[in-house]
Amino acid sequence: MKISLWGPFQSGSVEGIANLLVTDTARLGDSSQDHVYILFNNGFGYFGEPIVLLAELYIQPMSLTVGDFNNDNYIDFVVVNSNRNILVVMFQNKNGSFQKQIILSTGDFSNPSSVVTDDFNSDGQWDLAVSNSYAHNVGIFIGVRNGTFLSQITFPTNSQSIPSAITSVDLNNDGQLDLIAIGNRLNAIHILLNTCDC
Ligand SMILES: [Ca+2]
Ligand SMILES: [Ca+2]
Repeated sequence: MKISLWGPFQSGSVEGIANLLVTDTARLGDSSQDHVYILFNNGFGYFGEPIVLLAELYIQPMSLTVGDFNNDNYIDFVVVNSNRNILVVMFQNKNGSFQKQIILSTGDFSNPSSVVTDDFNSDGQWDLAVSNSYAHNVGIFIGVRNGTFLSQITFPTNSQSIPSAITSVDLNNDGQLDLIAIGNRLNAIHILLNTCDC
């Protein structure tokens, strides 16, 4: 089992309290399902039983991150489904439940492994960046205000590289967010400077 964790997660149902989002990944060939769970904080640092938000076979939820993608003030999340070459966006309802879902294709055989959200084109709307390990690129999905996304734009890393963990920061102080991805096979770090004319 592989576990990844995102927290604190501010759920709309328990405002101001940090909750946790967790994924687990079954081993390849294992017939058990992969999951995304939420664990609600009782306000004193204790967590209840995990509540399943997503459960499917062989999706390999390698990474997740959160943002309010449809601008309704309820925090949503996006999870990588590595085995299916997609990202899944799930929107939070007013009562703290989640509704499926927008599916974003990262391309055949891309095996996405890590996702980060930020506003990469400085229009005030959350966007997504994803490392597509076996496509040897980083993909950007520009967010649209109603919670949809434009088709993926890709930026190659290196044909020998397997980009994995990804994060964003303004590296050159031009006010635009840049991307940093680990290049596994090359033991390298890829830096993608943001040249958006925006
Ligand atoms: Ca939302
Ligand atoms: Ca944006």
